[in-house]
Amino acid sequence: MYKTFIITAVMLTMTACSSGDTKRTGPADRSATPETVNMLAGLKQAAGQGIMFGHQDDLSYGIGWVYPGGESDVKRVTGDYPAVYGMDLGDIEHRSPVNLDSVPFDDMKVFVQQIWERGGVITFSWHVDNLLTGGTAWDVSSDRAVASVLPGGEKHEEFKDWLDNLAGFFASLRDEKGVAVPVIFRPWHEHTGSWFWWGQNLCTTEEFVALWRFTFDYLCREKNLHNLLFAYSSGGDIDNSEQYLERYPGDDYVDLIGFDYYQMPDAGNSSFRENVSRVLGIVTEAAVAHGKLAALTEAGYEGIPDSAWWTTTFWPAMENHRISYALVWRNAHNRPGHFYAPYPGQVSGQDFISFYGFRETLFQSEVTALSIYKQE
Ligand code: BMA
Repeated sequence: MYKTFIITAVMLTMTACSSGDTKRTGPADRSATPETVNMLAGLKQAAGQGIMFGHQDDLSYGIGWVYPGGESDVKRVTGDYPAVYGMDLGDIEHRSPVNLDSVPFDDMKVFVQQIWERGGVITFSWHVDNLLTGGTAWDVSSDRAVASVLPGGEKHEEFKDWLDNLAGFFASLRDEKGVAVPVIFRPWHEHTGSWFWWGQNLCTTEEFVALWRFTFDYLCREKNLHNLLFAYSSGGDIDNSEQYLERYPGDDYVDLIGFDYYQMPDAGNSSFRENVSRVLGIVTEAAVAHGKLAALTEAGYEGIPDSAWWTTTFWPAMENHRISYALVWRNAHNRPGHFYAPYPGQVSGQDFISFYGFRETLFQSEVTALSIYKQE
């Protein structure tokens, strides 16, 4: 059922680090591996050809199945995998064998190899626990949690141990030849809201920026990881670029910028369409100004009760914007109704197939054919 797609030859020309007004085109990590440099260049190239579709935990589980079934709800409906695969690293900080949603980290390593082999894109979020309170990422009972993990804070040494555990996982992402697989890391997400311990009302701008920069420097410089691209993504309530960029850690620390936004059951389709399109306008303008990629880093409509949602709401919200990808959230197998992509028989399945058929929506087979992530 793969759709045919005419692919124009892609020339990956990388410009070396430059100074003055010229924006750098390479990764924020100046020591990024050649594969990581190519991946960013390929993503920038692909952003001009269409919008990649992404799905969280696509290979881990879906409605009625759990890995190792070798399944994907997106593939069960369209015959094709998504182009972008999201996974979450929550609980890696404890060296837990499984993440906060019970996905084994060892399985993720296998998925990473499979995805890389077929030229897909991998993005990791991190719902990391609150080190100060001992609670979860959602524990906002203290406004000192960020300060406590920064240099000089009482939890700083323990925080470095947590980053060591995270770094160990990233370092283990290798293909069969031992080459480090490039991935997009999206830490400290939705920071403009106040539902995570690193959120807007839980720390100052200086503290947030210090948290971001410390994380980046520790992983790239201290731990010598050079297979990471960094994504900065806010919540969806963005009014203007000043607000959006208030806690932006700087061009030297970020590769991709985006935001997360969900359609709420009591809000109409038009409010989703209008808000996503409006904020994408702000984000894509900032992306151009800063030489970054733009994406809708998380989105969706829980349970997708609208049978025409993909073509009448999701796609119109983004079609006029130059973005790299749009990722919908997970299809929980053990939480009834908590799903964001269709599965066989789901009411929006037919419409999703129409969406899949659009020339500008990119799924795995097209991205594989574009072969943008590997230069031989
Ligand atoms: C949330 C929900 C939770 C999940 C968390 C991290 O939005 O899906 O059930 O634990 O993301 O994946």
